[in-house]
This record gives sequence, structure tokens and C-alpha cells, in this order.
Amino acid sequence: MRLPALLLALLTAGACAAPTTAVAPTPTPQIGVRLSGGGEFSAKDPLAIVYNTKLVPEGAKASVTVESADGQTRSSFVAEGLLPNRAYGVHLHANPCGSKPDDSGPHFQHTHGTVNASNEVWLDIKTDGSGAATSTARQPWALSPDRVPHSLVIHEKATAPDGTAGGRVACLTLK
Ligand SMILES: [Cu+2]
Repeated sequence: MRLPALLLALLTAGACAAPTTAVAPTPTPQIGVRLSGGGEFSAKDPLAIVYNTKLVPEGAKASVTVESADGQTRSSFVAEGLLPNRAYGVHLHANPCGSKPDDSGPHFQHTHGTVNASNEVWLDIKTDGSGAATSTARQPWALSPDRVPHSLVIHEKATAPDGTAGGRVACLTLK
């Protein structure tokens, strides 16, 4: 007598229970990072500031986007109104632009201390006959939202293997 009653109770309970969906472990979604900056360079705008108007003449413009997710970081840079047929070094730097060229701080580095185009983000350009240029870079690592580059700096010369590129001629702050 007791066993069928117990079975019935169990079956009834099972039938009445809300359907249970298997709770699969949700993979932690990777938080993407997107940064951008740009504008027409002027002497006082910290979002697009010029330090050397001989190499970055009045009217020069530039913009940059940095997108990072899934273990990769892709950056693209476009400039116009620079001197024609000329190389400029371009890097992402650690700090925002300021009124002084050095305000943007050192190069942004993925791993502290290693200077190369894989651990840093170099976006060197060679302008065409009209002073326009584009460049892209792809890094095999993602940015962490709590530690990102805060500026792009244009330098007077192409980047040497040791990361130097001469003086800082203009700067875009990244947001
Ligand atoms: Cu630099």
C-alpha cells in the first residue's frame, strides 16, 4: 500500500515541478574595449593638440580607433594635411595629451619593459603627395578595461627599432 502511494507522490511532484532547464556554465563574456580620438589639430585643444606646426601645419586632421576583444587589439589611424611624402612615427601612449609634449607619458606597453611593435602599438605613416596617410596595427593581446592607452602621439621621424622617433609633434587624446 505504501509503496504505490509514495511513487504516485513522487510522480505527481515531478509532473508539477517547473520544467528545469539545465544550467550550463555561462562563459564569462569578454568585455571589449573601444577607444577613439581625432580632430583638427590646434595649439590648445588637448583632444587634438599640435606642438610643431612646421611638421603638422594648420588644418591638419587625424583620427584613430582602437578596438580590443577576444585576445586581439586592432588599431587604425588616418591623417590628412601633413607634409607630403614624409614619414612620421606614430604610437599609442600611456597618458592623455597635455599642453607639454611629454604629458602623454611613455609608450603604452602590454607587458612592462618590452619595446617592440608587438608589445607596443606603432602606427607609423608615410604620407602621399597630398599629405594624407593611413596605417593599421594588430596586436595578439586584448586591452584590459582598467589599463588602456590614453593618447596617440605623432613624432617627427619614423620609429627606430629601439622605439625612438624624435620629438613629439602632435597628439590625440583617446576616449
Ligand atoms: Cu611615441
